Amino acid sequence: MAADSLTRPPEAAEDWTIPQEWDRYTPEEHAVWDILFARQEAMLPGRAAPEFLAGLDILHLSRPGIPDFAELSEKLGKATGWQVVAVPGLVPDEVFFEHLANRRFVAGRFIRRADQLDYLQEPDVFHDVFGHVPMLAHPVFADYMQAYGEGGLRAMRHGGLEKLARLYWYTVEFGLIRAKGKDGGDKLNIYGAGIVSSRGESLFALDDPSPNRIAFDMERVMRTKYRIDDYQQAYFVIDSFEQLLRDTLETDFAPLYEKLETLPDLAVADILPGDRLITRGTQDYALAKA
Ligand code: HBI
Ligand code: FE
Repeated sequence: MAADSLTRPPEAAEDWTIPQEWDRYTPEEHAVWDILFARQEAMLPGRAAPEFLAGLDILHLSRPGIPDFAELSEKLGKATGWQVVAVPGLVPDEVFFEHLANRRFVAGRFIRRADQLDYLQEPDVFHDVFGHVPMLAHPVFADYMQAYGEGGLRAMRHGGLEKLARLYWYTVEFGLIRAKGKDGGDKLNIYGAGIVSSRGESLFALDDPSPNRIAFDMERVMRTKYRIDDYQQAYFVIDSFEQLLRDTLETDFAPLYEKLETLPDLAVADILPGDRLITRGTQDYALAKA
């Protein structure tokens, strides 16, 4: 669904926020959160970036179950000045960017059903909070997300939104980062919210031979289409969160959008001569489904 064709429900405020109404969650809904949380928390050590694992601590609140956004925002605010606010679902791009630019993360308040633990179409509170909030507790990533929101508002005026959305997709949602293994050798970690909140993709993104894993390059990423309906066929790997923030702050996006108008988009599995490939994927997973 296009985020620009949405109508604001009557219960939502001008900025599309709604009260979370934490008291209205049922025991079954809290139990779904607890199951998903325990499952991901158990599999993420060694897989998720240390910065994400450190941020997970912020989700341990005074009560188990779905976090109360007020208490969560209090803790997150002390760490990095970010807040979590509830919205009915997808919000228009401009509303989304305006919140990010002001260090407010918009989160769905509903949770998937117990028979849908591994599948959902729209981001629910588990994806939005478990997936995104730990990284927002990291000062450098927190600044990156604000810069992204500010860049989004500018991109809307330069016709660059489609390109900039790819940066969000391949970093905030599906990003990988270089790390050092226990043996001192190089390895990869996950930090993207779409990966860390998914049991299947937490394994696939690091271990499966199918996808390409390519060193992050701003222009390359902004040319690359993405798929929203299945595991990614390409992941982009940053060296550090500092690099990602620096690249974003130093890029002059207006001329880049103009240049990208003259270059063809890239398909999800394309490999370019200039790519720094970390693993060349077999694409077996995508081919088997085609
Ligand atoms: N709304 N609730 C919500 N969550 C998002 O991640 C979101 C959105 N609206 C627009 C949007 N994302 C996109 O514009 C960005 O991914 C670029
Ligand atoms: Fe997300």
